[in-house]
Amino acid sequence: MFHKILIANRGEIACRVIKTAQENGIRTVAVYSDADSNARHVRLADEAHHIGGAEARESYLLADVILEVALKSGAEAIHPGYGFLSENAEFSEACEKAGIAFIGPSADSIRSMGLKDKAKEIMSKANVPVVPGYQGQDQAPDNLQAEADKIGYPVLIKAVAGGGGKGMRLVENSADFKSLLESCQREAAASFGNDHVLIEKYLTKPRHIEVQVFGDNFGNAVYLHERDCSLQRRHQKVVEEAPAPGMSDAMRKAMGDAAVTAAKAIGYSGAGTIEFIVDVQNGLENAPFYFMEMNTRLQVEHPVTELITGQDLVDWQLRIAAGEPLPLAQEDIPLRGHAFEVRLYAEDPENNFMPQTGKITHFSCPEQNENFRLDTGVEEGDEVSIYYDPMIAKLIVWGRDRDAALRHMNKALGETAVAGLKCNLEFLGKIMGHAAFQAADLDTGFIERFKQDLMPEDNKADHVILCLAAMAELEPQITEGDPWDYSDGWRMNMSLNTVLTFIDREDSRDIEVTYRENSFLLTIEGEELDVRILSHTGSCLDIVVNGQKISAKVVKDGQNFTIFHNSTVSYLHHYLAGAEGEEETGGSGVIITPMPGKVSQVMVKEGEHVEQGTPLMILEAMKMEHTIKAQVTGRVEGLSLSAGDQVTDGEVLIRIIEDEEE
Ligand code: MV4
Repeated sequence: MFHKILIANRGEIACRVIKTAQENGIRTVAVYSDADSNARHVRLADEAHHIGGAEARESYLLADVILEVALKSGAEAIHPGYGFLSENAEFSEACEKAGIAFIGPSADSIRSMGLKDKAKEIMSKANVPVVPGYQGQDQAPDNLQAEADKIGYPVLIKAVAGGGGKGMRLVENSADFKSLLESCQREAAASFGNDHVLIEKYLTKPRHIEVQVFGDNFGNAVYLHERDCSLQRRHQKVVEEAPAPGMSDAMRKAMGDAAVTAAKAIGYSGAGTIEFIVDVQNGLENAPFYFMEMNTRLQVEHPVTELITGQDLVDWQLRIAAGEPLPLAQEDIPLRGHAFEVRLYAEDPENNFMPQTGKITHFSCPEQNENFRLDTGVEEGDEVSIYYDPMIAKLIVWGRDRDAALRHMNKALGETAVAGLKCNLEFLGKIMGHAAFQAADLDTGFIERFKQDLMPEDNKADHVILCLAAMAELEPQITEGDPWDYSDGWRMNMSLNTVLTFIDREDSRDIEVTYRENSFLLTIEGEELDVRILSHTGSCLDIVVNGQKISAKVVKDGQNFTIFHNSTVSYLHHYLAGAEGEEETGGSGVIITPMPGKVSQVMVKEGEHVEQGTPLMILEAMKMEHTIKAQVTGRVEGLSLSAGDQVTDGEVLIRIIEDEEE
């Protein structure tokens, strides 16, 4: 076994690899960029080396620099994690040449699976089922059209070099084919430098079920069962689970065997995933499944496989890379219970899932145990920057069956709190609580189909939330002074009918407060509530509202309150009229950049009149494009930005002077 390894990655996966290495007495070498000098993976590793600028291409993608650090530090192997250099054939090759073990497959294996047409060809030859279609080299539009006509519509055109949903076009009928082909080829050429495409029959109700495989350097391969990753949003996985609900033992074996055949067909070594697309139009039992692609790395969602098999997949990777045989034979790989993983992201579901950046001022979740695991690259006080994927953590649960695991996840989400930046915690809770999810009615269209339930509009804080905010605001004053001391200014104030005003999205919510003998009378929008505090320790606040106990987490940061209650997250701002720093912003038509980024397009001119909802500019941040729209109808004023300009956090992008009401 190795004595020292370098981890060519950051965030939670670097921390995950470090954990197993340390358990095995292997020394760990971290690398870090300018943005990560005090990141958690740097804190955990035995040594850490700076490798460059914050942008990935100036640091985590610098193969030469990383190899040099490995050689200098005496690391015998490099773990690439996922993303970055993990599926870079040249890097795998360069490691081998330098005499350093690449903890992953050979360059040849990576290359075989790098292009979709080649991968399909290899799998088809090995008798692994592939989606019916055309993956040949004749790229003449007439030929491709003829092939599409033969397959029958709808078809999908996929760029052979595509990924992450990019370079795909759905064609409903023959007449649309040529123009969609052209636009697909154009996007593919621009994005991947390769305009080759393949044509596939389009499956209208697919499930994404992937099989975890491992190969060793002696020609052996096994599968560690499947994961269902059907819950995705714009090709980003949101929830993963293992095993796939409804999967029969016979189908599991058929897919597992096909996955092992696929791995053996390319002499695969290490951890890999065979992605299958399953046509569940007529249910899952005996549903046709097709090879879609192979991921030649450890995946984000590997923990659910670990929890149902009881295996440490990073440990398997290390052993195989060190030349050991597979730790277990196929028949000895357990499948026990059920596991879920959700990805907790710094993003705002109410604002098109815009990535959020900033300091995590509060982060709490349950203690880890056999039912709950947290994989994270950050701790309270750490920053989420614009430079990398804004995932905060993965919450992973295990239960004896799917329902038990679901209960554990709901409990874990209910006991998790993140403040300082917005996150998708409530969205995750809504998925977990959804009847269709509980019934395992899954397919890749789930989130889109139920978006009204999962991302409700007009999401106002209910009165209980306002009671929590009021109590959190008043409680320090209660404990600081003696409420019975008439000389105390607080008592004087509170004996009056004080009004607290909270800003709840665009609304102003007033709470009339009257102090009574042992409780408060709160009047909110005409409703009278009798409220008292039971306990308040740290962020945990227990109150009683009209006799009913309410437990919540309330994080107070100046005048900003983040309230976690019953799987909802509310952001309230305590408005102090005339207080310093209180300005009229937002609704008046001043648009402030929600995050640092680059202006990629400006669609309006100074002085132009725009209707509410008109797209004004496109902001490029976190590798995504965000359309900034007019919040009010009016005239553009003070437009000083143009395409290519960088903007920093909080900068004014544009002003719309609202039309006078008639
Ligand atoms: C498909 C498909 C339906 N039919 N292929 C999306 C990303 C890329 N890896 C392949 N994808 C799909 N390929 C055929 N022939 C539907 C999808 C698809 C999808 C697949 C897995 C998970 C989520 C998805 C969301 C939309 C479309």
